[in-house]
Amino acid sequence: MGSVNSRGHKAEAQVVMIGLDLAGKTTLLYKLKGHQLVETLPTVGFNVEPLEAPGHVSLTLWDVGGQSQLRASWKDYLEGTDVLMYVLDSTDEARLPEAVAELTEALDDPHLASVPLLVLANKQEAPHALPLPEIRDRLGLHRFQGHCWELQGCSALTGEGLPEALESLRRLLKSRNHCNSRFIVCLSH
Ligand code: G3D
Repeated sequence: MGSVNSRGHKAEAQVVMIGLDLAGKTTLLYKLKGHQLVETLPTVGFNVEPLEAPGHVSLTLWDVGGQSQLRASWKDYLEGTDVLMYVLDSTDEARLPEAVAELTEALDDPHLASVPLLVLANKQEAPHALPLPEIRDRLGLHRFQGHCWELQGCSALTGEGLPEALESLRRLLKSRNHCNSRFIVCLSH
């Protein structure tokens, strides 16, 4: 732990955020940083953002879906990851199997061995969002033995669930040696 972020500051924790394209990672990043919502474009390459979250978290954002040429290089940046944040689009049932496959592949990386996992089921405010218990079952989180995990519903659009997501991050960072995986439903549907 203790990587140097993009501004050359010593960061207390390195959080890598990945997920398929259009999952809402860029929107989430800006919302977490307290910026106004901006028009988003599909992320090309990656963003590195020092996120002022409790515990001085440095956040690195990656798109992994459908970008095989990038996938080869993002793995180089996983070294030193303290928490992996995986963002899912709760409204995209068609690509859920692809999202699960990407997460499984990511967690196979030796750099992520025993790294805690925060899954953010984004877009939960949408009326047709998959409910969290279904997402949990289809992710098969119980398969990820050796990783402490939390599943958190949120909406990057409305900000619902984001304070709880930061709290999950803080908890996962703190309890790396005292794993207590949990499933958190904080939205009403
Ligand atoms: P990415 O960075 O993972 O590729 P983006 O995803 O942040 O670019 O978001 C992709 C689209 O999802 C954007 O819509 C964005 O507004 C939308 N989105 C992000 N978060 C949420 C959310 O919580 N709820 C809903 N309903 N939509 C969300 P556009 O239309 O700009 O492509």
